[in-house]
Amino acid sequence: TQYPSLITPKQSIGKSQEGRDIWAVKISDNPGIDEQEPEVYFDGLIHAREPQSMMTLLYFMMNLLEQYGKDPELTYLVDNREIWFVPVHNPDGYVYNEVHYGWGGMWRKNRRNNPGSCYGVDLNRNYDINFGGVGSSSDECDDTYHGQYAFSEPEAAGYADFVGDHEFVTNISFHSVASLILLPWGYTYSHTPDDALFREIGNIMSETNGYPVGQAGEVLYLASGTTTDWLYAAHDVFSYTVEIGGSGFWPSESELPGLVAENLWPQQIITRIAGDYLALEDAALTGGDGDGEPDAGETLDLTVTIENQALAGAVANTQVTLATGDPYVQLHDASSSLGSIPARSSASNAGDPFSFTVDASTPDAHQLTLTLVIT
Ligand code: 0X9
Ligand code: CA
Ligand code: ZN
Repeated sequence: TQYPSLITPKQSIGKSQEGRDIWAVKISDNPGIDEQEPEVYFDGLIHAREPQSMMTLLYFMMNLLEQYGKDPELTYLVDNREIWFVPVHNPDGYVYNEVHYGWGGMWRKNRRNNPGSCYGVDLNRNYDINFGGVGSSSDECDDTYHGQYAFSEPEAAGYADFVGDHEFVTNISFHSVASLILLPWGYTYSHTPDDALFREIGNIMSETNGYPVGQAGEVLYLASGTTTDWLYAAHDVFSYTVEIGGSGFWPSESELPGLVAENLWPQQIITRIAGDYLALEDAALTGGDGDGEPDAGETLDLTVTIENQALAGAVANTQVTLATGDPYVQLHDASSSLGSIPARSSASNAGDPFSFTVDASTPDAHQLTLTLVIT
């Protein structure tokens, strides 16, 4: 309601077993239009007792909306991506916890009325990737019951249809509470062809939360029929399962801000890498008295290193331009061309650095203000 120009109304991707809608929203500029922008997908609460997975998504959504027009990096992402959210994949299980146990409910599965005496299918075993294999149970009473066949559950089938209707490049499926960043494959110890890249980006995601990075079989346990493996196998989505940390499935309210904060960066990274994203990697001052800091009266060179953080695709015709409104700075050479930067690579203007003079009358401790524009 507050940001109609940045987020769609909620739309149903299908119904749950008990007939509840499973809601999706998209955050982007011109949200009502399907633009030619890389699509990103985040989902949570496939397991009914993992509410932190939902809250982490809601806070990233708020972060994007509130910072639009203020934070240039988040603004770029909203303008140049279509960022989809399914915060509650398993509404029936969540409501079941709420109605029967309130805070602390330990129900995990959906609410399928199985032929025997036990309810529920583990939706994160119901996907069509090594269905019924290791780390899933054929006993309907088990917490990891895989269901009668792949996509037997309307929640998983709706999710699969939704994914089929889009061209998602990247995904995080959020869970809790193991503090892990999990990459495919989850059902085998074998590595995917993209293993090195999965680990490289997993390690960047981990910078703010410190969660160990690896395949489920390396750091947790093997699991078959999961969303992440299916997204990667069936749709080539660069997908992770992030297990948020905390003291338990129902963290105290005071833990929430910290758990949210440490997982904003992974979501930002996953949104960045889905398409062109040029970032300042390094900046260095040379010249003057050589101490790397600007002093009054000095003429200095500024070298910047720009990284193309995209998963794939070179960015052509990259330009960097320096601007300033600082009355004590006089720019001499304020632009250079970096040409084409391949994916996951960097380029610098070392061959043609920026050059500027700091006025001799600059007061002590005055902070220079320079703006770098990357085009
Ligand atoms: O067992 C699960 O479904 C996940 N753990 S949880 O405690 N949240 O239930 C781990 C799934 C791992 N799957 C992949 N890495 N694909
Ligand atoms: Ca858009
Ligand atoms: Zn889970």
